[in-house]
Amino acid sequence: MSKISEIAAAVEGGKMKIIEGLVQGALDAGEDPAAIFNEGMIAAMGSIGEKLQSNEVFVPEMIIAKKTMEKGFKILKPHLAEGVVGSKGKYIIGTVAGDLHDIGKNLVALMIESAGFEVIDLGVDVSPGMFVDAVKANPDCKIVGASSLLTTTMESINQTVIALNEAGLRDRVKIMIGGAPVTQDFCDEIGADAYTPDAGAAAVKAVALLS
Ligand code: B1M
Repeated sequence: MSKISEIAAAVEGGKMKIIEGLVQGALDAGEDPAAIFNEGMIAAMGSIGEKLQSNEVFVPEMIIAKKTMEKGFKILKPHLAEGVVGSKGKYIIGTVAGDLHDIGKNLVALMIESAGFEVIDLGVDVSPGMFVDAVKANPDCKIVGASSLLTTTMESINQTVIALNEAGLRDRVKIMIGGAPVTQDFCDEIGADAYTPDAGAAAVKAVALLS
């Protein structure tokens, strides 16, 4: 098994005690930090997400996998960050009002950070007003990301777009949206700038939105 496959297996299996050593070992062996992140960590979270859908694993396993990834990411981050983190400006992200799901949003935040943004994570249950206040407090913020996992909280994304419009902030921030029930049609309907289906695509799109 390659070092990156070992990391993927450890993340998926929630092996919190060994993940730091595995990541450090892979770095010491000269593995590409971006490959460790994408092929080891993000791929493992995608795999466990699919298993969750098919009831092969359950929420506690998913949460332990996420914590394992975050522990490994702390070792990896300085290597991913070299000269890159923050250089593309600030990205404010949150899970919208009424919604407490944060696993996918956190993956998006990690990918956005690794793409060179300084991420300001507002957490979960973020009201439209909290998004507006955060953008006002960060004049160098270029993009706002809103995540929703419930059909019932998709309307909170719409309200967030309306609030940012009404606050006169749309000329300086783009709005990206995502989450399992969200679609491109919904994005077009509410006038957000971009919808992406997963964390990897979100990072690519965020960079593209700047040009
Ligand atoms: Co909830 N839950 N949940 N839940 N939960 C779902 C979403 C659900 C589909 C389960 C089901 O019924 N089959 C269902 C929603 C139904 C619907 O509205 N269509 C549901 C429900 C109903 C609920 C409650 C209402 C249950 C209840 O209490 N009766 C409740 C709501 C609480 C609330 O939010 N107010 C609830 C609670 C919970 C837990 C707290 C137990 C837990 C959340 C833990 C946490 O996040 N810290 C939980 C979980 C884990 C799930 C499932 C099982 C897994 C979600 C997940 O983490 N997926 C989910 C069913 C499922 O998906 N199989 C379910 C893995 C994650 C990596 O994927 O989040 O989709 P995802 O993120 C992806 C993409 O969507 C995308 O990129 C990510 C990574 O590639 N993405 C973005 C996400 N945000 C993005 C933003 C972007 C771009 C891409 O740009 C900004």
